Amino acid sequence: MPGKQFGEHLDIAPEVAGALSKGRPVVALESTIISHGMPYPRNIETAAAVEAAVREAGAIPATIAILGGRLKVGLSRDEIQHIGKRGAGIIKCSRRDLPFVVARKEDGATTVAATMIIAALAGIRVFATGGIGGVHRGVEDTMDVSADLEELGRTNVAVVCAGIKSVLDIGRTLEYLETQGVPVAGFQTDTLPAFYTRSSDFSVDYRVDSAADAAAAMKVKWSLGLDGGLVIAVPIPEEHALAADAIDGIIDEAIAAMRLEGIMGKDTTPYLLSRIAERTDGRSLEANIQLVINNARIAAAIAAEFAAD
Ligand code: PSU
Ligand code: MN
Repeated sequence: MPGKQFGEHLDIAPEVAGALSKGRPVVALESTIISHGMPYPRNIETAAAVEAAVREAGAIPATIAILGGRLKVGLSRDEIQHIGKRGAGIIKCSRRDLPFVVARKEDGATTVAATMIIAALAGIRVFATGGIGGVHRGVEDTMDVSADLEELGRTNVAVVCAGIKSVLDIGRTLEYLETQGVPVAGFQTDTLPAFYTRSSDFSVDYRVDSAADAAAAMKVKWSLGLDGGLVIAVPIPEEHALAADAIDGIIDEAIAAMRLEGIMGKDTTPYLLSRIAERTDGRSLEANIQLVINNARIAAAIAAEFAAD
């Protein structure tokens, strides 16, 4: 086959490579949340706090991005700073973007899909983020279904997130995941969390009460040859959750404004996140930061159980 092996595009930071070679727990983290998901400088402060939370819980963090066409697993402070400062000026990179961003030696912030791909190449099986992409409301007109869902159907990484954000069509997102064979497990809950709020109108497929429960299902899934990811949905900590009626109205308003402005495709999620942050006077951003830190902690515990024999 022409071309180089994937390994030749991959740079794993020494600390991460060391942990992986010794079978120690590592947690992957995405970079689109830094560039497109939060404003500077809260984005880089959050990235640092999330890495610290992973460490405190006993795992090594590996923030993933593309820099100068290299697939980077484990970023330095300066590299995170660079991505955070460029913000939405950096390419939001999903599966379809990887060939061009790498071939052109550009920088790219990786979405859940692209982060899963690179994490799996590096041998990392647990990934923490805030929210995954999904089926967008109005999909019957737009066909907007995030590539994150297809990736979850094929790539062996467990994604720890705060459930499914109600800017999305939660019911259709769950249907899509079911079709893809992706289990959606609630972490200490029977109800699917909805990102800013601890619950939604939907149930999860399975409840896991501990990190060990989650790790056990991951091991069985992949030992059976059932390729693909899992969604581990963790409710936002009570004290940081937003009131459902207030946030629902703001989300509806943001979606209406987005349609009016003709925002489409990959710009949708960043637009909605920043509009919602504006309309909540930053309370949604605070909630977002806290839920990611919480997810990072739980992901580290799951990675530790997964690494243990
Ligand atoms: N949800 C969030 N914050 C984010 C994202 C989702 O609360 O930053 C990002 C993730 O990187 C996710 C991407 O993979 O948005 C989904 O984008 P799209 O819908 O264009 O696939
Ligand atoms: Mn989309």
